[in-house]
Amino acid sequence: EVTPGGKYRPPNCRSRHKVAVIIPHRDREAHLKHLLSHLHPILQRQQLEYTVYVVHQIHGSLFNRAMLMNVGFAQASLDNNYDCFIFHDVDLLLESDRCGYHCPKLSEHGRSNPKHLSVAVDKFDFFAKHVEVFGGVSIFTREQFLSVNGFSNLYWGWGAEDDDLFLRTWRKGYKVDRTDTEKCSFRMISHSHDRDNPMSAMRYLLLKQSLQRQNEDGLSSLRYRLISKTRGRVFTNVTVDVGGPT
Ligand code: UDH
Repeated sequence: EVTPGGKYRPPNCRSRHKVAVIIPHRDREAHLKHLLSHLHPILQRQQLEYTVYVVHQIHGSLFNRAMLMNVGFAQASLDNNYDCFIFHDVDLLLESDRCGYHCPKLSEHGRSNPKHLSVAVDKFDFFAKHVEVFGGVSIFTREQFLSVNGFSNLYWGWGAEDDDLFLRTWRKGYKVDRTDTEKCSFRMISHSHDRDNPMSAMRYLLLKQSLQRQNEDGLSSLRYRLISKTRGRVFTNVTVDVGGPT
């Protein structure tokens, strides 16, 4: 029932949420197939109006997960007025339908927080190892993501871009809500480190200066070359050249 571009709208009701699912990707085709066949039915059973965006980084430089998330946000926003964005690693499979893939309702003060969904992952014994954990699957409203200026664009290679996002989120006065781990647990598809995504040697230094850079580094400084944007059968495929570390 998915329409071209990986879009779905429930046939018998009006969804309360318009969700864009953003998946950063390179060379993980088997994981991608697995995730998509697992995720589409869940999102449909939750009666969400949604579109899946897979943001592919071309070869030629280190992987930049964070920047691909920013590109996904920017490109999805050109297509539709989504109110909720789910930033989703390709290798995480939700275990139960009871975990809502949508943004939280506003509190009585008219405010809500970004949410970390993948707190409980089998690989980490279903337990968050440190308080700043914000990787895997996270959820922002449009306003929240704009307010934190998205992810930093400077994290090339593996590590700490999610911790950076956690700091940015706090800095703008939000807390990070954690899901109920009874409802939301994930399996991680087992894999080793990717060749072009080595652990970043710069990550701790970048993290130290995170807050000084926040307003200048992120959505506001996002530059990339769009190679193609096509509507596939089960996802919108955005292929980009995001350059490399300077
Ligand atoms: N990703 C890609 N291609 C890459 C690198 C990363 O698609 O080459 C994407 C993908 O969506 C992935 C996400 O970025 O889920 C995060 O990267 P990751 O899965 O490498 O990060 P994670 O922390 O795993 O989940 C770290 C490697 C663990 C190796 C353990 C060896 N025993």
